[in-house]
Amino acid sequence: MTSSPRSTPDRVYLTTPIYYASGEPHIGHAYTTFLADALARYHRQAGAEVRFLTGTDEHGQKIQEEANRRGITPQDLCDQMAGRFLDAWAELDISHDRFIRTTEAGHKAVVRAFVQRLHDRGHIYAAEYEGWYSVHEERFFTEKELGPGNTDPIAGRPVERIREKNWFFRMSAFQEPLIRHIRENPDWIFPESRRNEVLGFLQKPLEDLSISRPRTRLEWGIPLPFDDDHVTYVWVDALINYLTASGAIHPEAEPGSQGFDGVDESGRLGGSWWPADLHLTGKDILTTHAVYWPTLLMGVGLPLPRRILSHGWWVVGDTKMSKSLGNVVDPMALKEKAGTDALRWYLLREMPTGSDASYTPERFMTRYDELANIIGNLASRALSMIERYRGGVIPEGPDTGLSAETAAAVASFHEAMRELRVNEALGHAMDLGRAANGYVETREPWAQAKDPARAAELDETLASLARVLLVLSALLLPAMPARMRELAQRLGAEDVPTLEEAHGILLAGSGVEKGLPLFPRLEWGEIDGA
Ligand code: ME8
Repeated sequence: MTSSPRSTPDRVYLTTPIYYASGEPHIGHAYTTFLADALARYHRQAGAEVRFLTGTDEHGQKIQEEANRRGITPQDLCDQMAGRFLDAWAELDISHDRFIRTTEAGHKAVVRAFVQRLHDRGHIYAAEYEGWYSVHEERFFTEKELGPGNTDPIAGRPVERIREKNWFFRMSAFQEPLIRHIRENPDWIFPESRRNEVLGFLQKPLEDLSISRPRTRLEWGIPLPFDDDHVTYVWVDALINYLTASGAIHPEAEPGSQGFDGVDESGRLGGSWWPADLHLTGKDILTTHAVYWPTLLMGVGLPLPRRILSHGWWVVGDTKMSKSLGNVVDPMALKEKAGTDALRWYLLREMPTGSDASYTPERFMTRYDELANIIGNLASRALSMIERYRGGVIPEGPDTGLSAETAAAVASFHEAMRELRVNEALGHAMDLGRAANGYVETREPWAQAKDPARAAELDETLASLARVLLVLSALLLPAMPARMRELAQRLGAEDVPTLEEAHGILLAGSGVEKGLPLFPRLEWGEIDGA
């Protein structure tokens, strides 16, 4: 299995985690989803056919308990919360192609076919299990892993001692093949620090994985096809969503083969989207994606996802974001104040892919000012000069000083995007914006305009600025689709061109429209706490 190629692929299947339907969307969920959205838009812009999947994780104890707490059925809770996520993603301009819910009948059938297949291949056995269970994380922890006072090491919540019959997946049998896979594919887990973390984890013997919960304890799940008294462990159910949405498995249509066989010449399973090109996740769910999931896939004999991105954690100031602390940052509130694109910009530009980042209103404002001062300012200067000096029509002019900067920025942008360093890619675009502002200062078009003998020079300045703004609209489209479409239209283009086109396009003769500022000034106090 190879890691994703560096050239632009024709078909790209990207996934976000499916978020628990027990809580409201917050900036952490928004971040992963924006990152996936930016990559999806980038690949679509480059002409690839893209499948971008997101959705909600709707089974398990967490959901059942939250529904009990609210006095509604788990299904009603899931219906409500799936609606909240769908509404949020619509308002935040997420361009997913598929929103999966794990309570869909089709998904349940795929999960049952999957675990049946594991069972048929001899990878599942029943045993008594005793261990420390965290309802919050929906998983068992070993004694050694526990935090102080018998708490789970991730969220610090209390764990319970549980003894019960469980079905187990022989995960231990796949430890060596998994280590080999990670060694042979150095890019498979990004960034490298997380890859090392997984390899470190795999130095200890890998235990088998409990894949069931007795219905006496938990009703809200998918019953195992070979034992109706047990439901499927929610993480196994959830991970399989990526396969369900790929369209690779058709349990009803092909009860014999269950569609598990046959990779076509593009390396995809039976013309479907499987394997995924990239699973985007936060670092909290690295083990489930980089250990449980690939070993489960090996168990049924399916190809592994081509790449896993495990990004860092958003904290608030220097504190963990949590419901109990009451410091959860609501993306919708920020959107109301600053607009969708400013929020997308802030989250994508601020967090280096893979590292942690801290949300503060001050940093939000700094990033916003960067946008307003560099991109907003450049657009309004260029457009108003074209209006004032050339009657609102872009003049013809040679490709001058900025062409080298533009070519360099486009090349660095592509490289960073393909390496999943979206924040750096956006930084390259911003550098081009800075260079263009510098170009205005050195060319002094206001002086050129005063001297009729310098008309050709002025044409050249204005044409170069129009060109660079169009390239910027293409570079920044994945992060800020609405504002960049607006910018391209003000330059007289019908829509944002592809990057390849934008670089060479001559807008000469197009009528421009200055319009209101793209990023209007935000008062410091409009962002909470600033
Ligand atoms: O874990 N910083 O769902 P979940 C950055 N249902 N990212 C964050 C974040 C933060 N503070 N908080 C959440 C689940 N995220 C499972 C997933 S997938 C088969 C099942 C993002 O609702 C990040 O992507 O707890 C993290 O991995 C995910 O939300 C967890 O969402």
